[in-house]
Amino acid sequence: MSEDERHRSDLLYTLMDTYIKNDVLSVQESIVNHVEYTIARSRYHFDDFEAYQATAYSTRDRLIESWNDTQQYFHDQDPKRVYYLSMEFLVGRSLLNALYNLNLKGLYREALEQLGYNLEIIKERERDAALGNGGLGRLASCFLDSMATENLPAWGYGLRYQYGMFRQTIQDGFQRENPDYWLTLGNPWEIERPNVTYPVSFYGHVSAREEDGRQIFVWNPAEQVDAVAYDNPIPGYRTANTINLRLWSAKPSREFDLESFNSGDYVASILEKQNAESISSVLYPDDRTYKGKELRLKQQHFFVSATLQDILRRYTAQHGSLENFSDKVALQLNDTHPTIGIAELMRLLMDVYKWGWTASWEATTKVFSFTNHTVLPEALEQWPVELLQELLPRHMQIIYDINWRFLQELRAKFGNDQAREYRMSIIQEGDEKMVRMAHLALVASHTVNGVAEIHSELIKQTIFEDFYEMYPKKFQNKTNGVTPRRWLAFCNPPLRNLINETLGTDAWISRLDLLEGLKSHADDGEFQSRWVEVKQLAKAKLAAKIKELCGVEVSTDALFDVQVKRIHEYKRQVLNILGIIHRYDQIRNMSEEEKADVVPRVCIIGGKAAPGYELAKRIIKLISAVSQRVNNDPAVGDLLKVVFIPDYNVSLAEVIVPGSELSQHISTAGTEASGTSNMKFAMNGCLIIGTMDGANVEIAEEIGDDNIFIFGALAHEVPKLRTERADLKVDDRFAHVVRLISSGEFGYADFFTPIVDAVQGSDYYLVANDFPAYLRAQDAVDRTYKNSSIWTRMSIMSVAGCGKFSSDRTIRQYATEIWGVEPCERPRPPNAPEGY
Ligand code: AZC
Repeated sequence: MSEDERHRSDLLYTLMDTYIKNDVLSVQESIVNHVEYTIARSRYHFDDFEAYQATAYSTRDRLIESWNDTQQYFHDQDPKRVYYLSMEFLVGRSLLNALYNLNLKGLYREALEQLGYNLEIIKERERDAALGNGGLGRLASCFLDSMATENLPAWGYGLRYQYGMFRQTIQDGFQRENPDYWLTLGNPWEIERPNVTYPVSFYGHVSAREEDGRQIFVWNPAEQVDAVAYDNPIPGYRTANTINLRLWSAKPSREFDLESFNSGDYVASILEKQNAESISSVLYPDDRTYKGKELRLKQQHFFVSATLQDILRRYTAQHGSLENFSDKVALQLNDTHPTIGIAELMRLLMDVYKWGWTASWEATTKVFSFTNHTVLPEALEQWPVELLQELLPRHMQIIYDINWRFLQELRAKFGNDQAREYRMSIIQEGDEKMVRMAHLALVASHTVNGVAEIHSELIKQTIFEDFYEMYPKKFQNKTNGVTPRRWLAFCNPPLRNLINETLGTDAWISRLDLLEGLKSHADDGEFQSRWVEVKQLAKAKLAAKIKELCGVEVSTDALFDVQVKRIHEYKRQVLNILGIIHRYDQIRNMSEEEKADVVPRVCIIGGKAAPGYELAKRIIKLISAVSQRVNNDPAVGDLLKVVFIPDYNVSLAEVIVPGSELSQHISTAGTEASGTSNMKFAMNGCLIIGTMDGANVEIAEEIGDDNIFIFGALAHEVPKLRTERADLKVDDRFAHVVRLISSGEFGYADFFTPIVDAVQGSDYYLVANDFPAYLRAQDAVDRTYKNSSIWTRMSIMSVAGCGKFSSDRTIRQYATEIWGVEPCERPRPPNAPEGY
């Protein structure tokens, strides 16, 4: 560095240093500056929402600084990078999370307080970023938090939907869907990058020509849109690293098809171009059923094409060429949604970078790995060949070529086995030929993983059995995890403080196995009473929320029993509601003396049904109908209350999870791949009633069988039970509660018929079968709850045993066992204030 350069660099450093300082006055200056100059309100008059906006911008300034320096550091160190490709990120709110991660929460609270604003109040003004459906999208967001915290050189890539997950309202007990136009009032967390734009092509035809003795294919697309990058900084917890979530938004192409404007109909041309934006406009709200919608495939291609162009462009900008690309880049496919990226990378390498097939295939198979999130066959994406052919003709060619080579490999290994070829081919033959995206992902990825031990075993025996036989070494397990920052430390401050005090450190927040230290306190009476106090505080918050959202007054002396998740037959909200009806029926027939012995309960249910999933919507109506009846029956009083919380989302979960005492994870064994809310509840001292399914199995193993209420058929028993179901006797209590529904006890008898039929007929999800065991488990819950000391001990042991379920652990395993990437921690600059 020359003298001049050094002088300039010192000056620049000092300038930033004076701007972003960690004292109350500087924070206030920064907030008020943003009020005046960014949102252009008067510093003398700004309301809570404007205070939120300005605080968010002020926080963002710090994130940008850290983002810039982290990216520069990654650039200089040049480690192997990982890119997490996901169509969904269920982010939730960002303000508190960022302030906590930067260790600036106290400072901002004080700065705001002196200005006359309350951080706890203004943070509520932030809209959730709901760019995901449920488990899969929330997992992606937990992973980003952990990748940043573990200092991995990682980025997330996704779509910037203008309409996120629909907002659910309940009218007269029925679900209504309302658009979530979350960007209406702006999004202070994102940074638009108009200069980072890529063209994405669709339709048209493919031509071929000779070039240097080689055949080169040229795709002549008929439609093009631009993908514009929006960067969302993701700060790590107490590290100087801030990573990036880059989301793409569709804009009309700047260059393509300019001639059409000269054809005379100028206005029509503009309007047509405007359609481009619809590609990234809406998140599909079905989480597990695949519908062959052209727009969805367009979204997928739009997303991966922009992402891969960006990754290749940034790589070549730094390295001068694509040399060593596959040693220095890992690409994770979050489910099959980004799988068309396999064909797109092949296309880019062959047609744009002029690599041959062999080199392109070698690189492609070295970079991709794939996660499966469900065994439900209806979620396995398949696209009609005809649709793919029309929309992405070059990709279809490439997929045929991949399949041709794959079938050769298959024959080489297994000889001429037509049945096997038929089952495994990437192309499904039949009336309508289909492309099986999971098969494409399995063939091209070096690794495929399930999301909990039982799930990773099941995919080897069921949906991917043939592929397991062919590529046994590709199969791995990565048990899910959740970020202990959002899901314990930040959403439950009283519990955090108690744990800090007890362990004498807050190091557990990034090393969750340290929670084990709580075990030795589990029997300590004094500690137990403080534990109970903490839970009561969280219950009071939840009770207030219930009052606000449902208008129902609930007693915090009752047991808070919760099931919140997407509404789905396999998750068996029906089992829960049938159990509630049974409880109701018992209570209303009790003598006063018997009633004195009942443990009062508040049953809390929440979750969205996919708009096209009729039966799930009927289940919501049934829950509402039962709650109407129960909550207004004077014979029941406070012994039982039932509430359906509308619009379950990340922010609500942050109130519900800490305030729960019992949570239900009662899917038919073998159907819930993992579940992640089970981990969040257990981490907050809420006991689980559940089946031996998904991560419940590992939770029971970690916290001990005595500290969880397990019931029901086991996964390996399920197939046989399904075939026998029709001949098995039905429990009398089951028959009785079902009759109550069909006889009109809760009204709408006809409307509920499909629900009744589903559990009475083939009962695919074994509700009738598991009902008696479920009631026994619920009895055990009641008995245990009466002994506060035993219950509290179990609650402490749950938290103490949750170390494994941090997404930090999951991410470290992905990093070492799948991606081959290592931490790259940016050193804090000398004299940098904390949070820099
Ligand atoms: C979910 C699984 O249903 C859930 O069990 C798991 O915990 C979560 O993924 C994260 O791995 N799956 C989905 O949300 N969606 C699909 C298509 O599987």
